[in-house]
Amino acid sequence: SGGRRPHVVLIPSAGMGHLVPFGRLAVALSSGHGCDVSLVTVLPTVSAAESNHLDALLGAFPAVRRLELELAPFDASEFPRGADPFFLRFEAMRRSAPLLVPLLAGAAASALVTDITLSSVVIPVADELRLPCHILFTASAAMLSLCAYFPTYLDANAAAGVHGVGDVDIPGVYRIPKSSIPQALHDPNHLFTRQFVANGRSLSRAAGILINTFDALEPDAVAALWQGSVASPFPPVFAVGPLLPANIPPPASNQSKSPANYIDWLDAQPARSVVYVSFGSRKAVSGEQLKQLAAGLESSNHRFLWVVKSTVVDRDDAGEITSLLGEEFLDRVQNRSLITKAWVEQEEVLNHKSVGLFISHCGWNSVTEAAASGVPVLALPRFGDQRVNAGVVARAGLGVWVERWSWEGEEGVVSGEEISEKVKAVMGDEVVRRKAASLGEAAAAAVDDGGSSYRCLAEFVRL
Ligand code: BUP
Repeated sequence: SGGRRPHVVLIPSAGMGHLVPFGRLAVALSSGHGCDVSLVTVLPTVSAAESNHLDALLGAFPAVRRLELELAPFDASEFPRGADPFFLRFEAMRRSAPLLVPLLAGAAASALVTDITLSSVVIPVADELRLPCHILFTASAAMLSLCAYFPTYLDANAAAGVHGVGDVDIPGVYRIPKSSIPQALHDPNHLFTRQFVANGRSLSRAAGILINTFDALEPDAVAALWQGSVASPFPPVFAVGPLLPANIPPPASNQSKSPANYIDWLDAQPARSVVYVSFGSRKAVSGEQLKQLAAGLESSNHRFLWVVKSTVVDRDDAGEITSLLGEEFLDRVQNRSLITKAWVEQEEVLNHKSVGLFISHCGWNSVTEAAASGVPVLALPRFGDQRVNAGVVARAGLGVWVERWSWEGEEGVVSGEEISEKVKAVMGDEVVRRKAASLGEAAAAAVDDGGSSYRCLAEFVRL
């Protein structure tokens, strides 16, 4: 980086799960590590949550500059109807990658950091601009190792005449059972699979890979990646997590939608008495599974704060809580619950002393946030990388995952009774509580000045 301040251009992909860690990295690099930072954005965003988040982030951190990428025309009709709108946006961005060349030509950048979903198309752009290209991997180190190894696995299968994807035994890491492999990867022609394999093959051409995890959470996978056991040669891997919340004041538009009283409500509850329930921002939960979850929460007899999501993209979030869950249910639990469809500041909730358990879909950001706050997790993974992440949660002792549970899987839904039993068991489990708390301490130590994650980020900046 020479004498001048490095100028890092960040290229996030679509969805809160991708945007949130990029925003945190932008703030860490610009406020803590002396970099100039630009963020490439695409408007309109897929969800309202993303545009709210961008407005708030750029408003609170004017030093982070915005570079607007205009997408090339994209015809979604070549993909199956009902295809995931976020995957379609990944594809539209991938096809628009050449437009990054003119956008970045005058930007005096010193390095690019691309989201993993775009890496195979951004690396050639960086080559053309003669810039080093790093990747921010927004999921777990376990998933990074799967991403790195999967092309080799497929090649070996093809050479042996084996069809289909089974258990994947990642060298130096561990065996990921077939049932935990993201569903899309079982179909070689799936759009996600084609992107995943292309990106996986591109990893070795990256200058470095930043990953939002920390040593104590995923010791095996981080070490194996470093040692080149998974794939070799392999670029340096910087475990810089948990990336810290940027402390962004919520924008006015968000405040009006948020029930301002959820923090007041938490304040009024006893310490560690509340079960916080949220399944992320990307996918709706089916009506039947919502009912079973409601029944389980009710018969657990615990207090709960539940963020309900019943539609895919928040722009069309119109279903009402009463029609989803029924008036009688709401009456019966009203004295010990708060149920909302609005966005809540999850970090603030997880750090609140009255929260004792997080029932989570195990989106990776949610897992890292739970670890950072030392709150135990009851894992209810659903799709994509979530079962792999739930495996990380269980291995690290951050929480509990009933692996045979098929949460909205082919075999149906998890029953209210089973959910209730597990909630009661984990709420009373001192061992899990202590282990989660100690991971919280390890997370704080990792990101503190001189901690492993802090040093990794500093080393990345020096590259
Ligand atoms: Br919903 C919700 N408040 O009400 P994940 C989410 N979040 O702060 P996902 C809130 O969004 P992918 C809410 O703290 C996390 O940082 C949450 O990311 C925040 O799951 C983020 O956990 C959600 O990775 O994305 O949204 O399903 O599948 O792309 O990982």
